[in-house]
Amino acid sequence: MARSWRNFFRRSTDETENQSPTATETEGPRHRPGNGGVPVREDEIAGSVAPEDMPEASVVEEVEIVPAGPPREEVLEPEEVESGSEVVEPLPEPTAVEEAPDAEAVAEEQESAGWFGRLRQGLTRSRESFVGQLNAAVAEFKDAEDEEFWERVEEILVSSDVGVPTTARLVAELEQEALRRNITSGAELKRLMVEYATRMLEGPVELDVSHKPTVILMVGVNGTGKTTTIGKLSRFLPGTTMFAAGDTFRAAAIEQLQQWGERTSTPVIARDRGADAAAVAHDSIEAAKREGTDVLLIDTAGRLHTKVNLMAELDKVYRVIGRQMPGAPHEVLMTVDATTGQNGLRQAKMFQEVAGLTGIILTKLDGTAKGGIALAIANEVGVPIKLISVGEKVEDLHPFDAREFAEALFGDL
Ligand SMILES: Nc1nc2c(ncn2[C@@H]2O[C@H](COP(=O)(O)OP(=O)(O)OP(=O)(O)O)[C@@H](O)[C@H]2O)c(=O)[nH]1
Ligand SMILES: [Mg+2]
Repeated sequence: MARSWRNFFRRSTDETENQSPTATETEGPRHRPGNGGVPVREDEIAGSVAPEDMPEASVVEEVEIVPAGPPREEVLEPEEVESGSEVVEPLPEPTAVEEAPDAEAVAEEQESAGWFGRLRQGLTRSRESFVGQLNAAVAEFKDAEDEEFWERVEEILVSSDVGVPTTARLVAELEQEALRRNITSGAELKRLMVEYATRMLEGPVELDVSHKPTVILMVGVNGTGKTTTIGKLSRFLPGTTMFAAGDTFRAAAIEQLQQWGERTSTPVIARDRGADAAAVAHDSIEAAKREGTDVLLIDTAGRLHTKVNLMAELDKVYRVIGRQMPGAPHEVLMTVDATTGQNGLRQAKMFQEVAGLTGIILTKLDGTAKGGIALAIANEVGVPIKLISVGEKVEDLHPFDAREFAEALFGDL
């Protein structure tokens, strides 16, 4: 049974105490860039904000609150983005997305259409390459003492983006347990695989929306699905939402978020392209407080980053948000494109070090031949996967369910 949206949102801090590592407001901001996730005191943060970091009302450009209305007419030319030593291809223009249906109806459709089937469909190519190979190997399994068998499993896992350290851990645990239980059938071994993969993938998936406003910062490299996910997620969030166009860098990024604002009837806080992202964050928290908004979703610019420029970029945004609302951002979610494999794992590690993530959203699982990246992320990054996306539509976003995912990967024989 798929994890439902209904119990995905944590609305009050005592409901699921001890289940989530997220700090409460009174504890102050838990992370900030550059400190490797080390807790920082509120006074330390407040004291560290240089006056020039704080946008003054008199010097900043006009804030634009865009209610659900027609998108702006001017279309900015796409440009090539360069950062660090890597050149990033410009993104394709945002694809038109159908009118967003009612969230309740979407949730029902997801459940009735069998989300599990949808996920498996998404991992089809993965099932052919990864699961197909694994099934072939496991079909021959007879004896847990057969070293060649375990080597073959290792090879398959490593080539499916599970990566060396995670594969080594998983196979060592499986081998030990298969020997201990004296497993001699492939079907039994498959069940054991699902059990161990589930255990590895499990984490606190709930999204903390207990604050008013709850501030969610979306981060990740370019093209991984930040903006799209903000739009989709807003359909499921309880209460009122607001978007902040913190990506002031990429051409058409503001318009893309405004289109989502229109589709989902969500107000969008924006400034002009090239404006200071921290100033947009500042404006949006002010506006969310003023309007009594429940959840504020802040988009950020996606670039391929070196650690140093990522830190520099996020540091100011964090400090301004934390100063404006102690304890915020309450969730820092990173989108990771599952099709980028081990590269996505490296990105997640770097962002975790620098940005203090509270959750990962694994996107584009519909396009990967190697869903094993989820295992590597769960095991090596230490941040729970909270959501997965298997397509561009609203109903393609879903709360992550460890068992379901493990079954889709290792499921049948
Ligand atoms: N197939 C598929 N496409 C997706 C998924 N999620 C997002 N996309 C598409 O990926 C493209 C990039 O998504 P965006 O949301 O613009 O990515 P972004 O991270 O905001 O990119 P930047 O603004 O450049 O940093 C868009 O065309 C999305 O529709 C998914 O789960 N599956
Ligand atoms: Mg974007």
